[in-house]
Amino acid sequence: MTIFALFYTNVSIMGFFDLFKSKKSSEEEQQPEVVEQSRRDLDAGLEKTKQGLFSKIARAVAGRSTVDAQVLDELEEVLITSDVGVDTTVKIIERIEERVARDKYIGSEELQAILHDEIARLMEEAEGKVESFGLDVKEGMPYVVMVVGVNGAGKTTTIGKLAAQLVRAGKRVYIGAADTFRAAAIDQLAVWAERAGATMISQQMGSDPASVAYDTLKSAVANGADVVLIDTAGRLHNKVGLMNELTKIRNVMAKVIPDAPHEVMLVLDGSTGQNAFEQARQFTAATKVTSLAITKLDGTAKGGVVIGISDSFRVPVRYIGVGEGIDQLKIFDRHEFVKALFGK
Ligand SMILES: Nc1nc2c(ncn2[C@@H]2O[C@H](COP(=O)(O)OP(=O)(O)O)[C@@H](O)[C@H]2O)c(=O)[nH]1
Ligand SMILES: [Mg+2]
Repeated sequence: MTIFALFYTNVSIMGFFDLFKSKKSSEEEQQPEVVEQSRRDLDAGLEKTKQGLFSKIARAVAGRSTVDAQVLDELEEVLITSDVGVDTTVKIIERIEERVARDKYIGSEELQAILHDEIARLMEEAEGKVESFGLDVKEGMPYVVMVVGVNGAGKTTTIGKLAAQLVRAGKRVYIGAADTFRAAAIDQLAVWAERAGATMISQQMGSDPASVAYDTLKSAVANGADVVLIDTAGRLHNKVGLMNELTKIRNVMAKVIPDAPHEVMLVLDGSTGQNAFEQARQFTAATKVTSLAITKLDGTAKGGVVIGISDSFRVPVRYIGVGEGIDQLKIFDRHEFVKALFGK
Protein backbone atom coordinates (compact mmCIF):
# COMPACT_ATOMS: atom_id res chain seq x y z
CA MET A 1 0.00 0.00 0.00
CA THR A 2 3.09 2.13 -0.06
CA ILE A 3 2.01 3.53 -3.37
CA PHE A 4 -0.81 5.56 -1.97
CA ALA A 5 1.46 7.36 0.39
CA LEU A 6 3.78 8.26 -2.41
CA PHE A 7 1.02 9.34 -4.69
CA TYR A 8 -0.22 11.55 -1.96
CA THR A 9 3.09 13.26 -1.51
CA ASN A 10 3.90 13.70 -5.16
CA VAL A 11 1.68 16.35 -6.61
CA SER A 12 3.67 16.61 -9.82
CA ILE A 13 2.76 13.21 -11.17
CA MET A 14 0.39 13.68 -14.04
CA GLY A 15 -1.74 11.79 -16.46
CA PHE A 16 -1.34 8.07 -16.02
CA PHE A 17 -0.80 8.68 -12.38
CA ASP A 18 -4.07 10.53 -12.08
CA LEU A 19 -5.69 7.13 -12.45
CA PHE A 20 -5.17 6.76 -8.74
CA LYS A 21 -6.32 10.13 -7.60
CA SER A 22 -9.68 9.17 -6.23
CA LYS A 23 -8.26 6.47 -4.01
CA LYS A 24 -5.03 7.77 -2.67
CA SER A 25 -6.00 10.42 -0.19
CA SER A 26 -8.52 8.41 1.78
CA GLU A 27 -6.13 5.50 1.84
CA GLU A 28 -3.27 7.63 3.00
CA GLU A 29 -5.27 9.31 5.72
CA GLN A 30 -6.04 5.95 7.21
CA GLN A 31 -2.46 4.79 7.15
CA PRO A 32 0.09 7.30 8.32
CA GLU A 33 2.44 4.41 9.10
CA VAL A 34 2.49 3.65 5.38
CA VAL A 35 4.05 7.05 4.74
CA GLU A 36 6.60 6.33 7.44
CA GLN A 37 7.49 2.90 6.03
CA SER A 38 7.88 4.26 2.55
CA ARG A 39 10.19 6.98 3.83
CA ARG A 40 12.26 4.37 5.63
CA ASP A 41 12.53 2.32 2.42
CA LEU A 42 13.75 5.35 0.56
CA ASP A 43 16.27 6.21 3.27
CA ALA A 44 17.58 2.65 3.31
CA GLY A 45 17.75 2.55 -0.47
CA LEU A 46 19.79 5.73 -0.65
CA GLU A 47 22.01 4.94 2.32
CA LYS A 48 25.13 4.17 0.29
CA THR A 49 24.83 7.27 -1.87
CA LYS A 50 24.27 9.35 1.21
CA GLN A 51 27.25 7.89 3.06
CA GLY A 52 29.49 8.40 0.04
CA LEU A 53 28.37 11.96 -0.49
CA PHE A 54 28.67 12.88 3.17
CA SER A 55 32.07 11.42 3.75
CA LYS A 56 33.38 13.14 0.64
CA ILE A 57 31.87 16.48 1.57
CA ALA A 58 33.22 16.12 5.08
CA ARG A 59 36.68 15.51 3.67
CA ALA A 60 36.38 18.47 1.32
CA VAL A 61 35.59 20.89 4.12
CA ALA A 62 37.66 19.34 6.89
CA GLY A 63 39.66 21.90 8.82
CA ARG A 64 38.29 24.89 6.94
CA SER A 65 36.43 27.70 8.51
CA THR A 66 35.16 29.24 5.30
CA VAL A 67 34.18 28.09 1.87
CA ASP A 68 36.96 29.30 -0.38
CA ALA A 69 37.90 28.52 -3.97
CA GLN A 70 39.71 25.39 -2.94
CA VAL A 71 36.71 24.04 -1.04
CA LEU A 72 34.55 24.73 -4.07
CA ASP A 73 37.01 22.90 -6.29
CA GLU A 74 36.87 19.93 -4.01
CA LEU A 75 33.10 20.08 -3.81
CA GLU A 76 33.01 20.08 -7.57
CA GLU A 77 35.08 16.94 -7.58
CA VAL A 78 32.81 15.36 -4.96
CA LEU A 79 29.74 15.94 -7.11
CA ILE A 80 31.39 14.70 -10.27
CA THR A 81 32.68 11.56 -8.57
CA SER A 82 29.19 11.07 -7.11
CA ASP A 83 27.91 10.77 -10.68
CA VAL A 84 25.96 14.00 -10.72
CA GLY A 85 27.47 14.68 -14.13
CA VAL A 86 29.71 17.52 -15.27
CA ASP A 87 27.10 19.92 -16.65
CA THR A 88 24.85 19.70 -13.63
CA THR A 89 27.80 19.93 -11.25
CA VAL A 90 29.00 23.12 -12.93
CA LYS A 91 25.54 24.63 -12.50
CA ILE A 92 25.42 23.70 -8.83
CA ILE A 93 28.90 25.07 -8.14
CA GLU A 94 28.09 28.34 -9.89
CA ARG A 95 25.04 28.80 -7.72
CA ILE A 96 26.96 28.05 -4.57
CA GLU A 97 29.65 30.49 -5.63
CA GLU A 98 27.04 33.20 -5.96
CA ARG A 99 25.67 32.47 -2.54
CA VAL A 100 29.09 32.34 -0.95
CA ALA A 101 29.91 35.70 -2.51
CA ARG A 102 26.70 37.09 -1.07
CA ASP A 103 26.77 35.57 2.37
CA LYS A 104 30.55 35.78 2.94
CA TYR A 105 31.10 33.53 5.91
CA ILE A 106 29.69 30.10 5.33
CA GLY A 107 30.71 27.11 7.41
CA SER A 108 30.57 23.47 6.46
CA GLU A 109 27.18 22.92 8.09
CA GLU A 110 25.69 25.70 6.05
CA LEU A 111 27.44 24.49 2.95
CA GLN A 112 25.55 21.23 3.29
CA ALA A 113 22.26 23.08 3.65
CA ILE A 114 23.00 25.26 0.63
CA LEU A 115 23.89 22.24 -1.42
CA HIS A 116 20.61 20.61 -0.43
CA ASP A 117 18.78 23.77 -1.35
CA GLU A 118 20.40 24.26 -4.72
CA ILE A 119 19.96 20.64 -5.77
CA ALA A 120 16.28 20.73 -4.86
CA ARG A 121 15.88 23.93 -6.83
CA LEU A 122 17.66 22.51 -9.86
CA MET A 123 15.42 19.48 -9.86
CA GLU A 124 12.39 21.69 -9.58
CA GLU A 125 13.54 23.49 -12.71
CA ALA A 126 14.06 20.19 -14.48
CA GLU A 127 10.51 19.28 -13.66
CA GLY A 128 9.27 22.63 -14.87
CA LYS A 129 10.85 22.03 -18.25
CA VAL A 130 8.82 18.92 -18.85
CA GLU A 131 5.36 20.27 -18.29
CA SER A 132 4.53 19.60 -21.92
CA PHE A 133 4.77 15.91 -21.18
CA GLY A 134 1.53 16.09 -19.25
CA LEU A 135 -0.41 13.07 -20.33
CA ASP A 136 -3.93 13.01 -21.49
CA VAL A 137 -5.51 9.86 -20.16
CA LYS A 138 -8.80 9.07 -21.81
CA GLU A 139 -11.52 7.01 -20.29
CA GLY A 140 -12.39 3.78 -22.01
CA MET A 141 -9.04 3.15 -23.68
CA PRO A 142 -6.13 1.28 -22.23
CA TYR A 143 -3.24 3.52 -21.29
CA VAL A 144 -0.18 2.11 -23.05
CA VAL A 145 3.30 2.30 -21.59
CA MET A 146 6.18 1.01 -23.68
CA VAL A 147 9.18 0.15 -21.53
CA VAL A 148 12.64 0.45 -23.08
CA GLY A 149 16.23 0.20 -21.90
CA VAL A 150 19.33 -1.94 -22.24
CA ASN A 151 19.42 -5.55 -21.21
CA GLY A 152 19.76 -5.88 -17.44
CA ALA A 153 18.60 -2.35 -16.66
CA GLY A 154 15.59 -3.65 -14.76
CA LYS A 155 12.76 -3.35 -17.28
CA THR A 156 11.04 -6.62 -16.49
CA THR A 157 11.36 -6.14 -12.75
CA THR A 158 10.05 -2.58 -12.98
CA ILE A 159 7.10 -3.75 -15.07
CA GLY A 160 6.34 -6.43 -12.50
CA LYS A 161 6.47 -4.00 -9.58
CA LEU A 162 4.45 -1.40 -11.44
CA ALA A 163 1.84 -3.96 -12.49
CA ALA A 164 1.47 -5.03 -8.88
CA GLN A 165 0.91 -1.45 -7.76
CA LEU A 166 -1.62 -0.84 -10.50
CA VAL A 167 -3.52 -4.05 -9.81
CA ARG A 168 -3.68 -3.16 -6.13
CA ALA A 169 -5.10 0.19 -7.11
CA GLY A 170 -7.91 -1.69 -8.84
CA LYS A 171 -6.62 -1.47 -12.40
CA ARG A 172 -6.86 -4.21 -14.99
CA VAL A 173 -3.34 -4.62 -16.32
CA TYR A 174 -2.10 -6.33 -19.48
CA ILE A 175 1.56 -7.02 -20.05
CA GLY A 176 3.06 -7.69 -23.47
CA ALA A 177 6.13 -9.93 -23.64
CA ALA A 178 7.75 -8.15 -26.56
CA ASP A 179 11.24 -9.11 -25.43
CA THR A 180 11.20 -12.26 -27.52
CA PHE A 181 14.95 -12.52 -27.76
CA ARG A 182 15.41 -15.06 -24.98
CA ALA A 183 12.96 -17.67 -23.69
CA ALA A 184 14.05 -16.87 -20.14
CA ALA A 185 12.89 -13.28 -20.56
CA ILE A 186 9.34 -14.43 -21.30
CA ASP A 187 9.39 -16.87 -18.37
CA GLN A 188 10.64 -14.18 -16.01
CA LEU A 189 7.90 -11.80 -17.11
CA ALA A 190 5.31 -14.55 -16.67
CA VAL A 191 6.39 -15.00 -13.05
CA TRP A 192 6.03 -11.28 -12.42
CA ALA A 193 2.65 -11.10 -14.15
CA GLU A 194 1.41 -13.94 -11.99
CA ARG A 195 2.67 -12.34 -8.79
CA ALA A 196 1.18 -9.02 -9.76
CA GLY A 197 -2.18 -10.39 -10.83
CA ALA A 198 -1.81 -9.07 -14.37
CA THR A 199 -2.49 -10.80 -17.69
CA MET A 200 0.51 -11.49 -19.88
CA ILE A 201 0.25 -11.86 -23.64
CA SER A 202 3.14 -13.65 -25.31
CA GLN A 203 4.22 -15.63 -28.31
CA GLN A 204 7.10 -18.03 -28.59
CA MET A 205 10.70 -17.00 -28.38
CA GLY A 206 12.06 -15.42 -31.52
CA SER A 207 8.72 -14.10 -32.72
CA ASP A 208 8.31 -10.54 -33.93
CA PRO A 209 8.16 -8.10 -30.97
CA ALA A 210 5.83 -5.81 -32.91
CA SER A 211 3.43 -8.69 -33.44
CA VAL A 212 3.39 -9.40 -29.68
CA ALA A 213 2.72 -5.74 -28.97
CA TYR A 214 -0.12 -5.78 -31.49
CA ASP A 215 -1.69 -8.89 -29.93
CA THR A 216 -1.39 -7.39 -26.47
CA LEU A 217 -3.17 -4.18 -27.41
CA LYS A 218 -5.90 -6.04 -29.27
CA SER A 219 -6.49 -8.26 -26.29
CA ALA A 220 -6.33 -5.36 -23.85
CA VAL A 221 -8.94 -3.41 -25.82
CA ALA A 222 -11.20 -6.44 -26.16
CA ASN A 223 -11.04 -7.10 -22.44
CA GLY A 224 -11.37 -3.54 -21.21
CA ALA A 225 -7.90 -3.25 -19.71
CA ASP A 226 -6.96 0.03 -18.02
CA VAL A 227 -3.21 -0.12 -18.52
CA VAL A 228 -0.90 -1.98 -20.90
CA LEU A 229 2.79 -2.40 -20.14
CA ILE A 230 4.97 -3.52 -23.05
CA ASP A 231 8.30 -5.13 -22.21
CA THR A 232 10.93 -4.83 -24.94
CA ALA A 233 14.36 -6.28 -25.63
CA GLY A 234 17.27 -4.03 -24.81
CA ARG A 235 19.47 -4.75 -27.73
CA LEU A 236 21.69 -1.82 -28.48
CA HIS A 237 22.97 -3.15 -31.81
CA ASN A 238 23.40 0.33 -33.20
CA LYS A 239 21.41 3.50 -33.25
CA VAL A 240 19.62 2.82 -36.51
CA GLY A 241 18.79 -0.75 -35.55
CA LEU A 242 17.40 0.34 -32.21
CA MET A 243 15.44 3.14 -33.78
CA ASN A 244 13.93 0.84 -36.40
CA GLU A 245 12.95 -1.77 -33.86
CA LEU A 246 11.28 0.70 -31.51
CA THR A 247 9.60 2.57 -34.35
CA LYS A 248 8.15 -0.63 -35.71
CA ILE A 249 6.64 -1.55 -32.34
CA ARG A 250 5.21 1.95 -31.94
CA ASN A 251 3.68 1.99 -35.40
CA VAL A 252 2.00 -1.34 -34.96
CA MET A 253 0.52 -0.28 -31.62
CA ALA A 254 -0.83 2.91 -33.13
CA LYS A 255 -2.86 0.76 -35.52
CA VAL A 256 -4.82 -0.55 -32.56
CA ILE A 257 -4.92 2.59 -30.42
CA PRO A 258 -4.10 5.68 -32.50
CA ASP A 259 -2.23 7.62 -29.83
CA ALA A 260 -0.39 4.64 -28.34
CA PRO A 261 2.10 4.42 -26.79
CA HIS A 262 0.97 7.09 -24.38
CA GLU A 263 4.19 6.84 -22.53
CA VAL A 264 7.65 5.53 -23.34
CA MET A 265 9.47 4.77 -20.14
CA LEU A 266 13.23 4.41 -20.27
CA VAL A 267 14.62 2.20 -17.52
CA LEU A 268 18.19 3.00 -16.47
CA ASP A 269 20.41 1.09 -14.07
CA GLY A 270 21.46 3.79 -11.61
CA SER A 271 24.38 1.70 -10.33
CA THR A 272 26.14 2.13 -13.67
CA GLY A 273 26.66 5.84 -13.01
CA GLN A 274 27.94 7.60 -16.11
CA ASN A 275 26.90 4.71 -18.29
CA ALA A 276 23.29 5.49 -17.41
CA PHE A 277 23.81 8.97 -18.89
CA GLU A 278 25.13 7.40 -22.06
CA GLN A 279 22.15 5.09 -22.31
CA ALA A 280 19.77 7.98 -21.77
CA ARG A 281 21.51 9.77 -24.62
CA GLN A 282 21.22 6.82 -26.99
CA PHE A 283 17.61 6.01 -26.24
CA THR A 284 16.39 9.60 -26.34
CA ALA A 285 18.05 9.85 -29.74
CA ALA A 286 16.43 6.64 -30.98
CA THR A 287 12.88 7.28 -29.84
CA LYS A 288 10.72 9.76 -28.00
CA VAL A 289 11.18 8.95 -24.32
CA THR A 290 8.58 10.47 -22.04
CA SER A 291 9.60 9.24 -18.61
CA LEU A 292 12.46 7.61 -16.74
CA ALA A 293 12.73 4.89 -14.14
CA ILE A 294 16.10 4.67 -12.43
CA THR A 295 16.73 1.30 -10.78
CA LYS A 296 19.16 -0.33 -8.36
CA LEU A 297 19.77 2.76 -6.27
CA ASP A 298 19.82 0.52 -3.23
CA GLY A 299 23.09 -1.24 -4.01
CA THR A 300 25.06 1.78 -5.08
CA ALA A 301 26.75 4.97 -4.01
CA LYS A 302 26.02 6.43 -7.45
CA GLY A 303 22.55 7.74 -6.65
CA GLY A 304 23.76 11.18 -7.72
CA VAL A 305 22.90 10.13 -11.26
CA VAL A 306 19.27 10.88 -10.51
CA ILE A 307 20.15 14.54 -9.99
CA GLY A 308 22.23 14.84 -13.15
CA ILE A 309 19.89 12.87 -15.37
CA SER A 310 16.82 14.74 -14.26
CA ASP A 311 18.65 17.99 -14.99
CA SER A 312 20.27 16.98 -18.28
CA PHE A 313 17.40 15.31 -20.11
CA ARG A 314 14.07 16.90 -20.63
CA VAL A 315 12.38 13.85 -19.28
CA PRO A 316 10.90 13.48 -15.83
CA VAL A 317 12.07 10.74 -13.49
CA ARG A 318 8.88 8.91 -12.56
CA TYR A 319 10.17 5.99 -10.58
CA ILE A 320 13.19 4.84 -8.69
CA GLY A 321 13.98 1.23 -7.84
CA VAL A 322 15.38 0.69 -4.36
CA GLY A 323 15.45 -3.11 -4.21
CA GLU A 324 14.38 -6.28 -5.96
CA GLY A 325 11.18 -6.71 -3.97
CA ILE A 326 7.74 -6.15 -5.39
CA ASP A 327 7.23 -3.09 -3.16
CA GLN A 328 10.60 -1.53 -3.85
CA LEU A 329 9.62 0.75 -6.68
CA LYS A 330 9.02 4.31 -5.53
CA ILE A 331 7.33 7.12 -7.29
CA PHE A 332 10.05 9.69 -7.58
CA ASP A 333 9.54 12.77 -5.52
CA ARG A 334 12.41 15.25 -5.67
CA HIS A 335 11.66 16.66 -2.23
CA GLU A 336 11.66 13.25 -0.61
CA PHE A 337 14.74 12.32 -2.58
CA VAL A 338 16.81 15.32 -1.58
CA LYS A 339 15.58 15.03 1.98
CA ALA A 340 16.63 11.39 2.05
CA LEU A 341 20.07 12.33 0.71
CA PHE A 342 20.71 15.20 3.07
CA GLY A 343 18.45 14.43 5.98
CA LYS A 344 19.93 13.81 9.37
N1 LIG B 1 18.90 -4.28 -6.10
C1 LIG B 1 18.06 -4.06 -7.11
N2 LIG B 1 18.01 -4.91 -8.14
C2 LIG B 1 17.16 -4.65 -9.15
C3 LIG B 1 16.34 -3.50 -9.15
N3 LIG B 1 15.62 -3.52 -10.31
C4 LIG B 1 15.99 -4.65 -10.96
N4 LIG B 1 16.93 -5.33 -10.28
C5 LIG B 1 17.62 -6.58 -10.66
O1 LIG B 1 18.34 -6.37 -11.87
C6 LIG B 1 18.40 -7.57 -12.62
C7 LIG B 1 17.97 -7.30 -14.05
O2 LIG B 1 16.60 -6.93 -14.05
P1 LIG B 1 15.61 -7.24 -15.25
O3 LIG B 1 14.29 -6.72 -14.83
O4 LIG B 1 15.68 -8.66 -15.64
O5 LIG B 1 16.25 -6.34 -16.40
P2 LIG B 1 15.85 -6.23 -17.93
O6 LIG B 1 16.85 -7.04 -18.69
O7 LIG B 1 15.96 -4.78 -18.26
O8 LIG B 1 14.45 -6.73 -18.07
C8 LIG B 1 17.52 -8.57 -11.89
O9 LIG B 1 18.34 -9.44 -11.14
C9 LIG B 1 16.67 -7.70 -10.97
O10 LIG B 1 16.28 -8.37 -9.82
C10 LIG B 1 16.41 -2.58 -8.04
O11 LIG B 1 15.76 -1.54 -7.97
N5 LIG B 1 17.30 -2.92 -7.07
MG1 LIG C 1 13.76 -8.23 -19.29
